[in-house]
Amino acid sequence: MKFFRKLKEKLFSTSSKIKDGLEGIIDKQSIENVKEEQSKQDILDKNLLQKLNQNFEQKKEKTLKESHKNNIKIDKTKSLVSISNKNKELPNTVEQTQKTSSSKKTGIFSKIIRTVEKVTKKRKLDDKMLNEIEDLLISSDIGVSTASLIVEKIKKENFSKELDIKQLKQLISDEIYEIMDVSDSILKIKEDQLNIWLFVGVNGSGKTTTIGKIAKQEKDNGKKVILAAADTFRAAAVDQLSIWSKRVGIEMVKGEEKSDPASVVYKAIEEAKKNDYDLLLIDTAGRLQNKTDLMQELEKIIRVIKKQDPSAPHNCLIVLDATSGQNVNSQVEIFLQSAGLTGIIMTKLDGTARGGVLVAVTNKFNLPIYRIGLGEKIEDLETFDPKLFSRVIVGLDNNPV
Ligand SMILES: Nc1nc2c(ncn2[C@@H]2O[C@H](COP(=O)(O)OP(=O)(O)O)[C@@H](O)[C@H]2O)c(=O)[nH]1
Ligand SMILES: [Mg+2]
Repeated sequence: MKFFRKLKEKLFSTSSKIKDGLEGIIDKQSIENVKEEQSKQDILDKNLLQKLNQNFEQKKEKTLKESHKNNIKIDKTKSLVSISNKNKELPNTVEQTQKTSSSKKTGIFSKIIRTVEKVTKKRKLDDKMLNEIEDLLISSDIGVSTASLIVEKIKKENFSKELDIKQLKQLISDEIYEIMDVSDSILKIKEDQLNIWLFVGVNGSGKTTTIGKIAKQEKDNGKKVILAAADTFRAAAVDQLSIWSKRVGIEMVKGEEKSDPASVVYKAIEEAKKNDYDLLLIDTAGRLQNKTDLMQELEKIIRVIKKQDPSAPHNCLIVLDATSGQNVNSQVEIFLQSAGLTGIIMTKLDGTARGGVLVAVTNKFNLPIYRIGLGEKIEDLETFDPKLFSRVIVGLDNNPV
């Protein structure tokens, strides 16, 4: 399946942190188990040696007593070998005793090897292991509350069970899927009307690039698409969108530099309605440095849109950069206050090994993830598939069991 291959290749290009970590958790315990097993065997060895020596001393004592009874004169210092020679089962000397023990050791080693083979595959799910899993999930940007939710659920059903790596991955994958499967990830376009989609998010998150990519996808789907350059603060921002409009081969509406973004949006809606466009994609500014101004600007844009179509914007999509980790949570919170967000587009998943941020943000806000960005090129935007994602992130293949 093309998407899965691409997702696997491009998502977590440096390999998934969760996948590597889980394998490490099982392996780490293997080494600890081997060490533990080895020291247990060493104690057994010591006991065995002691016991053999004890037996030897007892038998020696017994033989001496018997020979004394039978009036046999024996030189106590020399007697050891001759007495013990009479009894072939008894080791002659302490050295021989050790030899016996070392031949036992060959058996012990093969036992250790068997143990290694066994423990590299399984580990008992105890509190220590659950803590390790929780730490790993947190370090993969899943966030503290979501990580502890996942761990609690796994604990409830599986505590004390012996798990191999595949079972462990499957359990975590299932929990991630349950969180991610909030709704279908199709960005629907209503027929026979102008659809207005507003893109918000902080500077650099990938709004302009994503708009270009979506415009291309929808144009290829046969839709008539137009762009509005409502990030009027920097001339470069308008130029960047203009390059995308040319690349895709569609129209773009812009205003004067530093003009009111809401006026550009007004103009774009008029133009789109007049010429029967299906889809208007609005690019906005994302200067969080001046939060109040930015939010007022956004609220004004939404007021202007609603004046022309009370049911619009039909989508308000926040574009988030996956490499910004837990910061994306506060970004969603800020934009939720001014714009009724309908979904998320997560970009730059090709640039992180973490990806847990998608789980964190979905668990917290329950918003669908409509697209994921997997590179800078026009074709590097994919529909989000929670099932595939939940498998890829833990390193399972594409064969759900
Ligand atoms: N690697 C990668 N880079 C991306 C992705 N999406 C956007 N970018 C890059 O991120 C930078 C900022 O994107 P831009 O669209 O200008 O962000 P905006 O300020 O929100 O409009 C640009 O260099 C883009 O090429 C993605 O999915 N993967
Ligand atoms: Mg931009």
